Amino acid sequence: MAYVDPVPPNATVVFEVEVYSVSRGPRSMEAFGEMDLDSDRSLTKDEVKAYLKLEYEKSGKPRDDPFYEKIMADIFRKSDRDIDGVISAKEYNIYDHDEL
Ligand SMILES: [Ca+2]
Ligand SMILES: [Ca+2]
Repeated sequence: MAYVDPVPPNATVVFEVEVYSVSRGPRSMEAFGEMDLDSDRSLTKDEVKAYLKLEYEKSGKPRDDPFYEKIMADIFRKSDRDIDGVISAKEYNIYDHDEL
């Protein structure tokens, strides 16, 4: 059992996929509630970034700020349909239900 688990170079990609699958999964609205710190039913960039940061710190792999910025920007590119800088509950939920 001498297997040492180095951080593979593609760990970032794996985690991003996890983040996305969480946002698409059945518990998505629960995750939305966790991210929505001020409970106004919309996610600001700060809220998403704070959530990412928390998740990475929880997993014991904190990253630097530009890293969170990049994932956060990616999430917004995919979720913020009307490009108003916030992800509404509706936009977020589009992953699960295609009703507008
Ligand atoms: Ca909010
Ligand atoms: Ca929006």
